Order: sequence, then C-alpha cells, then structure tokens
Amino acid sequence: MGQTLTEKILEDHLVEGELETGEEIGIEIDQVLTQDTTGTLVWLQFEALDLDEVQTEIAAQYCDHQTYQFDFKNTDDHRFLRSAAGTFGAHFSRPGNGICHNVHKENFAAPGKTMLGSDSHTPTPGGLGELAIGAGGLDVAVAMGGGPYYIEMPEVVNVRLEGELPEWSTAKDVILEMLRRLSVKGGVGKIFEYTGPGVDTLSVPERTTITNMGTELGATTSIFPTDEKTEEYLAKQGRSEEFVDIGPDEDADYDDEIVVDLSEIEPLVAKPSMPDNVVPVREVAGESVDQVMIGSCTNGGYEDILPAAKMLKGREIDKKTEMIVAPGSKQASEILAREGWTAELMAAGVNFSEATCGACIGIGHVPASDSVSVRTFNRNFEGRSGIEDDSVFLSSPEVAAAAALKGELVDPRDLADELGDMDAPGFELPDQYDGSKADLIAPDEAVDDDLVKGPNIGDVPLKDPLDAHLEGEALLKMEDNITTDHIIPATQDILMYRSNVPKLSEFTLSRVDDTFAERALESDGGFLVAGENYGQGSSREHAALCPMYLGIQGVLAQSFARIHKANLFNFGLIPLTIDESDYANIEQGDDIEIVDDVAEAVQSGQEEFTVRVNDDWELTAELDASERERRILAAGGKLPLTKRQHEDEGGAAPADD
Ligand code: MIC
Ligand code: SF4
Repeated sequence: MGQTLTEKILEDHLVEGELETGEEIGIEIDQVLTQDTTGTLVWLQFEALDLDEVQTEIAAQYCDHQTYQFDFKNTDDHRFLRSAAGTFGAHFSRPGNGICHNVHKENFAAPGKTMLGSDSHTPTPGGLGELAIGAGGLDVAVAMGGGPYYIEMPEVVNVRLEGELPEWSTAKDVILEMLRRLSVKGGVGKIFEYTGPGVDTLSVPERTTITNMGTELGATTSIFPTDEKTEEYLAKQGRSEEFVDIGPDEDADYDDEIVVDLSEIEPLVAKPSMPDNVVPVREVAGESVDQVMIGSCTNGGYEDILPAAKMLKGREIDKKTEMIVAPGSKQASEILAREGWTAELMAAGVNFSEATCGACIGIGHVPASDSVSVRTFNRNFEGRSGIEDDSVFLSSPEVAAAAALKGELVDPRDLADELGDMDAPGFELPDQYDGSKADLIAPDEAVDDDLVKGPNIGDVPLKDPLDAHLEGEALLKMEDNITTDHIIPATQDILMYRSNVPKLSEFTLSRVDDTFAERALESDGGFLVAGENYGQGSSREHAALCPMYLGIQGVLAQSFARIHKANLFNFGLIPLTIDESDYANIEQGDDIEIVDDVAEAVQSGQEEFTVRVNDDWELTAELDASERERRILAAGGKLPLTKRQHEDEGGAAPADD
C-alpha cells in the first residue's frame, strides 16, 4: 500500500515510535517560528533550559502581533526578542515587517521540511508541501534546542478537490465550506491532505489560505502536494533551489476521504461569533456594515488585496462604512505601492495600516458599539475584536470589498449585476516578489549578543511535582468551545503582560467571570470544569501557565483542543475527560476530590480516576496520556522535569524526556 504525503515527510523525520494512528511519535524539526506574544516565553524557557544555541536549520523570530508599541512593555518585548535572536542564532523580523506566517512563507517555507511554531496558524506553509504544526512555546523551545517534537499520530484525511472555482468564489470560501461541513471540532486529531484534480487550479497563495485556516477546524495541520505552481512561486520569491517535487503515492491509504467540488463553491461568510457559523452571503445580504477590514495571515497577501483593489479602482466606498487594509507583510505593501494599487485604494476611501496582526486580536480598529464588521480574518470569537458583544463576519476579500462598496453585505455576483461594469477581479502573481529584505536580520547580521530584559520581563514560574491528593472547589463551570481568548484574552490592555505571568494571571478567564482570578488565588487549589473542545484557538501557553500560577490543579472537560491539552501537561495541570451527564451534574462551587493517589496513579499508567463530588456522589474521569506526558505531569510540568534531569545528568540537555 502506498504512502500519504504526510507519512512520507513524517517517516523522513521520525526519531521515535511508529506511524500508527493514535501512537505517540517523536519527530525531528527542521524549522521553528515564534512571534512576539508567545516568543518571549519561548526564549525565557530556552534560557531556563540552559540551551545556548539554536539547533534547527532555521529559527525565525517575528514581531507582528503588537507592532504599534502603545506601551514600553511591548517595545521592551521586541527589544528582548531581538537580543534573544541575536544571542541564540535566530533570524529576526522587525516589528512592521509582517505577520509571521506571511513572512515565513515568503522567505523560508520549503517543501518536505517539518516546522514547529508557537502560533496556532503555523500550518500555513502546508500550501507549499511543508509539514508545519502549531505548539506551545515550551515545545518550540525544546525543538529549537534540537529535541524531538512528540505528537499522537493523527488520522490522515484525503480532501479530494474536484472541478474549478467559479468566478467570485475563492480559496477562503473553500475553507469556510469545510468549516460549514465539519465544524470547529471536525479536524481534532486529523491532518487534512489536499489531493485531486482541483489542486492544480489553485495558486500557492490560495493553498496557504486553506492550510492557514485548517486551524479553525481544530486540525493538527493541512498540506498540499507540490507541482509547477509551487516551483513558480518559489522562483518568484527567489528560492527556486528549495523546490522539491513531493506528493502522496497513487495508492496511498487514507483514514477518511472528503470530496469538495470546487465548481459548486459559492461566496460564503462565517456569521458571528464562531468560524463554523457559515452561510451563503445571499442568506445575510442586506445586513448593514459599519467596518470592513482586509488583512491577517489568512487573507492579507498581495494576492488577497489585489482583487479588492481592482474592485475599488475608480469607485468609492459607501459613506457609512469605514474600510482598512492591513497587509500581511511589508513585501505585499511594497509591491502594491510600487504597482500603484495603494493609491487606488486610498482614493476609494480606504485607510492603510502597517503590516501587523493588530485588529485580528483587538489591537486597533476596534468596532463601534452595536456595529457590524466584515473581516477577511480567520477567527470571530466573541470579544476578540476588542469589544464585548461584537458582531464580526468572516469573508473573502471579494465579499469584504463588495460590502464596503454597498455599505451592506451583498453577494459580489449580485453587486456586479447591479453595477453592470464590475468584472470578477481574480489576481495574477507579480513577475517577481521583489520587496526589500531590510527588516529581516539574519543570524550572521545580528546586532546583539546578550539578552536585554526590560522591567516587565520576569521568570517563568515553576510548579512543584504533582501531589498525591488533589482536592478543591470547581471554581468555574464553562460551556462548549471555550477558546484561549476566553482564558487569556489578547487585547492590548492584557497582551502587554505576556512576559509578566503574575500580572497576566489577574486577567485569567476574566471574559467568562471577572471574579475568577481573585477567587482562585484565595482558594487553596481548585478545578476548572468545561464542555467540549476546551481551549480551542490559540497556541498561547499562558492559557495553561496562568491558571497554574493561580493554583488550579486540573481541568475536567468533555474534550480538549490539541495544543491546549499539550500545554496543560507542560505546566503540570491534569486534564481529565468526563462524560456529558457527569458534566451536567457538576455545579460550580462543588467540592471535587480525586480519590486515587494521583501522583502514583499518573505514573503507573492508570487511565480511570474516581472523582468524589461534595463527598456525596462519584464519577469516573479519564486521563488519556502517553508515558512521556505522564512523566511530565508527575514532575509538575516539562520545565521542572527537564531542569531536574539536566541537573541529574550534570550537562546540557536539550532533549525532551
Ligand atoms: C491568535 O490568532 O489567536 C494568536 C494571537 O495569533 C495566537 C498566538 C498568541 O496567543 O499569541 C495563536 O493563534 O496561537
Ligand atoms: Fe496574527 Fe490573527 Fe494570524 Fe493570529 S490569526 S497570527 S493574530 S493575523
């Protein structure tokens, strides 16, 4: 039986385990990516592990999320990150150079390589045949030090693309269609491998829109085979020599198959406030729109802004609507400016932002109260835009531009009919992606060789080894699909404390219950209770680290999102799975006691735990963990475990376990 592309790349990088679905495997990592809001912890942990030099082929530190530097704390973070990249040997991308995924795609993404990144949209280069996975910062630090990355071998799903996209339908609509069909939980434990005749019809930027937003399905990653389109893209980026022809065998054996007929895809939107709340635009046409934004790592490329610019050229946006373009990279900005498109957009009434994540996490361009914002981003979780009760729709650039022109949601095909002279814009790749590289500092151009830490940059707190007896209050009971944006929001007022865990912890779960952090600190330990898919969204390890700092001992949930579950292990919090009826019966405030000797049971491989509630009734909770994860948990987390091993061995220990 032939191999899938995923199996081929994993086999090439396998250092432990077997490629059997559900088995834990260790893989070697070629490239590492970090960004400014997760990167500070990555480097602080790299330092705490006594690692002194990057071991991967490429490590790149981007400054992209908070580039407006409203507060010296943000600027100090960037200064620290430049010093860490210089000291340890990573590439450094200056603030304003662009979003990590866009700049990485332009400069480093390469077919057949593996990559780990401390950002959940790390899978983006899957569009060029790279197997790229998002992870918590500590896993990234270890990989950067040369240690393997461990993961449960996911199911590999064949997404067979047939036909060709009709005019006005885009790659964004393809991934929205996947979300409509599968939901934000539909990809958990899966890798989506795109195949079939439809692949040829999509350019690399379109493929990366799809792989980028595979994250919203909960997928481990998504990947495309390579072909002439990949070769052409790499050549235009001046990296022809990095092309490798890779794909699945003809008779590859997949765990599952989904067929998507591209010719049936129509313009779609995700309604507030979940990326899987997808409907055809026509179903919500007429909804008045106050703000339109084009940008983000999903649709902030030159190839995304160009169609909108073509639609807006010679026209003006509606008077009641504001429109902002925030390019994904300075390369995109520069090419658009040189080709004159920036001027056309400005003339149409559009404001231009620097290349940044910004508004995607509520930093800048926060929507007005009771207003509607249409964005080409990937997430519209409630409150993420910076205002509670927001109303954010996710769409393609074409749908966004149409909304700006009409001042309301409209299917661009209907707007074209109405206007009579607006053709489907499409886009062409530039002859050469010839933006300047001035903002990318290679390790041999480093300007620092020592760490520079501002006053807001603290140490990473360590937890003690797991106790035998765990008991405490169910401090908070939450519903399904709680995101890391609920646990540790990323808006500016909070984001500036990402390098200061004690301060950041004060905001833990404030979006669900603003008394939580105080109650957690006052109580001596305690538990979180949640429904399905707890911790979906971001890779931010702060969402595990801050509850740990507040004394939380574990989470009882119906199911967990992949990266967050790994982060819970990494910081010594026990993730226990409970069933629906037990979830329904636990009340906030109940006393939760794990009857077993927890430390002993975790280490001995015990899977079922007896939990006593209010000394009154019992339930069985499950711990689904590998031997390695159990060792980490018992030690109080990965950092204490690795440090202790390091001390025992009396030498450098980049390895994981
Ligand atoms: C996001 O899109 O939520 C972020 C902000 O990029 C996060 C990273 C972070 O929390 O810093 C992610 O996706 O991992
Ligand atoms: Fe940045 Fe938004 Fe992409 Fe996260 S999803 S990396 S915040 S643009």
